[in-house]
Formats: sequence, structure tokens, C-alpha cells
Amino acid sequence: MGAMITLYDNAFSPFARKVRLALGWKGVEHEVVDGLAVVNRDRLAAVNGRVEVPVLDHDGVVVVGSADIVAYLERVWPEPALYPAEHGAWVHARAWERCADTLIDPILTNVSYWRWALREDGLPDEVLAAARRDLEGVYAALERDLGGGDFVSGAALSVADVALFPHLTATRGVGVGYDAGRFPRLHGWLKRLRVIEVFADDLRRTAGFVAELPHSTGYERRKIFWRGDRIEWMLACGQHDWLMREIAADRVLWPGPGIPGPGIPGPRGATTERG
Ligand SMILES: N[C@@H](CCC(=O)N[C@@H](CS)C(=O)NCC(=O)O)C(=O)O
Repeated sequence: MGAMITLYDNAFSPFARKVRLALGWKGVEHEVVDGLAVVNRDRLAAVNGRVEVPVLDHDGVVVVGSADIVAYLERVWPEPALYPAEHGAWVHARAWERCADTLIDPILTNVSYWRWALREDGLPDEVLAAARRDLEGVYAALERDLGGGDFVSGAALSVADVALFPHLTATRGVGVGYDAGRFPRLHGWLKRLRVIEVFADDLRRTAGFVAELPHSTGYERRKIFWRGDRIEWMLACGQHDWLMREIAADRVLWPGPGIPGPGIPGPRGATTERG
């Protein structure tokens, strides 16, 4: 019998999308639970004390956090590889994954609150200006790095491309897109990725979710879930008073304690089996 693989994900979460792209690229069959749907919150909390997606459950081996999940997938299903073999390229790809997770995500997620959350105030001008300023640096660095090959960290697709794609395809929709004339390599790279089936499927699924969200009552849209990097970027934009007002108005949710579950799971059987 094939392995049982469950991904706790959400079509709007760039971290979950990163993992889903990695599963798709490696051709690993899996089931999906929308962990951010209110009805599934208890199930998600049972596997991740922080109550965040993504979480991967591989026959009882529970892996939390997108970077750990992609690294785990690479160990179990090494081909096609998502980490460059050459040491320098490996460091480069991991650095872009980290930038996607800790800088680009906070910028785009924070700016997005004024598009989908139920709010009465408007996006502060300083936040929009800071988003444009910081993303300009990201766009310029990607334009620089895409001079060497078709993908961000060289000639082959890697975790860098998979981590960046959900973010870079969202920039225009939240009003902070790049100028294709000034960043032609960045534009060409996204065009190349968009037509790969796994990436095209991801975009379709997310577009469908975003179109439905305003009509859905199945998701939290009043309280905003805050954690480290997103708080840091908001404070760096001078938004301490705004955040304090959010907390005072009971418009925030916090992660729970991220304590590992019990024990070391037993050794996995057919480790390279698909599906
Ligand atoms: N460091 C984590 C971050 C995951 C994360 O921020 N997940 C968000 C969605 S993008 C989440 O589940 N938030 C809980 C919520 O919105 O209720 C990872 O890399 O997986």
C-alpha cells in the first residue's frame, strides 16, 4: 500500500503554496486539508501548536514549517532535486528562500490586509511607500541574479524559484508590482514559470480562492494573525501605534506555542515510493 501523505495547506498561504509546488514538482501524490478553514482549525492545532500551515503528515511523521518540509521532501524523494548540488548555489538558493519567507512575505502579506480583511481604515501611506521601496531592492537583486541562467539559482529550477513564485505573482494584485521594462529578466523568469503545469495549477487554484473569499464565511477575516517577521516589518515601518490600537481593539490572533510532538517516529519503509 502506498504512503499516506496529508498536507495541511491553504490556497492563499505562500508558505503552503511553496510546499504544494515542491510536492507537485517531485510528483508526490498527497491529500490536502485546508488548515485555515475555521472547521479544520482543531485538526491543524493537533499537529502544529502554532496553528499555522503548512504541516506535512507522512504516515505519522509530522513536519512543521515550509523550509523543513521542503528539506524533508528532498530527503525522501531526492529526484527531481530542489536544492542545487554545488555548494555556492545551494547557499544562494537557501538565501533566496529565506528572503522570500522573512522579507517578501511580510511586505506582501501586511499590505494585503487592506484588500481581504474586514477593515474600516485605509492602508497607511508610509506602509505602501516602504513596501515599494523594499521591493524595489528585491526586484533589482533578482534582475541581477537572473543574468546567469533561466532560474534564480542557476540553470535548474530550485527551492528559490518555488519559494519566490507565490509572492512575485502576487505583487501587482496588491498594488506593488514591478515595471517589466526595467526588470525584463524578472519578467521573463515569471513568464517561464507560469506556463509550467504545476505552477499554472497553483495560480488557478489561488485565483479561485481569492475570488471566493469575499463570499465565504469559512475563514477568519476580522482578526489578523501576527507573528515575528510580519510584526518586525510593520514596526520598522513606524506602525507601533497602529499595531497597539489593533491589539487594544481585540483584532489580533497570536500563534500558540510551537512545541514538538512526542517521540521520534519509527523509520519509514519504502522511502522513495511515490504516492
Ligand atoms: N515559518 C512558517 C510560516 C507559516 C505561516 O506564516 N503560515 C500562515 C499562513 S501564510 C498561517 O498559517 N497563519 C495562521 C492564520 O492565518 O490563521 C513556514 O515557513 O511554514
